[in-house]
Amino acid sequence: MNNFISNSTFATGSKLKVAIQKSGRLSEESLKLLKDCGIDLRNVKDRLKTESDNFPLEVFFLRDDDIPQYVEDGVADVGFVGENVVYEKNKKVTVVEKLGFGKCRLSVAVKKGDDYTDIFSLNGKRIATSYPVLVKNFLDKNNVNAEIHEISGSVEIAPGIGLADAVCDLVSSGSTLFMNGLKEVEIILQSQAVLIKNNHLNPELQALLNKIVFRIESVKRAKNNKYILLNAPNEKLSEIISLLPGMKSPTVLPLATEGWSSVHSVLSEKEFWDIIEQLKNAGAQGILVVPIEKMIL
Ligand code: PRT
Ligand code: ZN
Repeated sequence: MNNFISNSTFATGSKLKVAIQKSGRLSEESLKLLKDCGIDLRNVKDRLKTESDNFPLEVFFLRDDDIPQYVEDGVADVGFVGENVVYEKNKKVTVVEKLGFGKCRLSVAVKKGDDYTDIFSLNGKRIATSYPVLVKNFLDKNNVNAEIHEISGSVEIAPGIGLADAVCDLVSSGSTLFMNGLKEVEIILQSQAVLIKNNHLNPELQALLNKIVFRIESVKRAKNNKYILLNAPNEKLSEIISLLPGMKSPTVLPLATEGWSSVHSVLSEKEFWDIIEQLKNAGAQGILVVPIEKMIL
């Protein structure tokens, strides 16, 4: 009976081919996102390819730099990859969804002691980078004339060994730049992991992708929100309710203690602490905050 149900749900047997980074900064979070979307994968350790038993999907493990090309060619239908790689490789693919992890920025940095007034300080300088396309676009757009030296790794050491005057590399905490005596002077791109898709998906694959996007959005929304429960004296209820944005209006239930109610609502992570403070000042007590697993609108 179970077999019958799962076969009939995905009648024609197409599988969505998903490319994710084999090993690196995006691997774990990409796998976790699939898991949070309820997609179980068979043993993923040391594999080039795996598949799911509960969703018609195959996963290919690849180097991140290769993912846009594979998706353009249709070897994979979709891929999880950094925006920095998508825009540098400039392949014919479509960004479907920002994924909220792998956040970093692509920045220009110069030696700490260098005079740097504005972007034109880069005129005539040598910039070492693994992102020649993005750096060239940035320089052209700003009418700056600098030399680009493409190198594939350890970009941050280039100024110290006299190979370049400046670098353009990914930055997250800034400690790599700091430890190499460099200072960040321009941000070229803010980046995070995104879901990209092939531009010619057939309707069946597109329908599978829509299902995944729906689930990803529910997971992202849940991460950005908290469920909140509090007790409030009835005379303060309207003031407290006015502080709560919620999905619709909050749920209000009478407590066993006369004159008190329990209020339930949803708060976004961003405004969370401000609102909690205001709720306390307005007379809320026993505030409980609970993570949300999925949030479907
Ligand atoms: O083997 P493969 O080619 O697949 O992996 P890779 O070595 O090219 O990529 P990987 O795993 O290092 O990064 C994958 C993606 O993670 C990148 O394309 C970005 O989208 C994203 N990401 C997020 C980062 C960083 N943060 C990051 N900090 N990628 C690299 N870095 C490096 C940066 O290059 C620099 O060396 O970390 C250093 C700076 O970090 P801070 O914290 O010192 O500023
Ligand atoms: Zn790479």
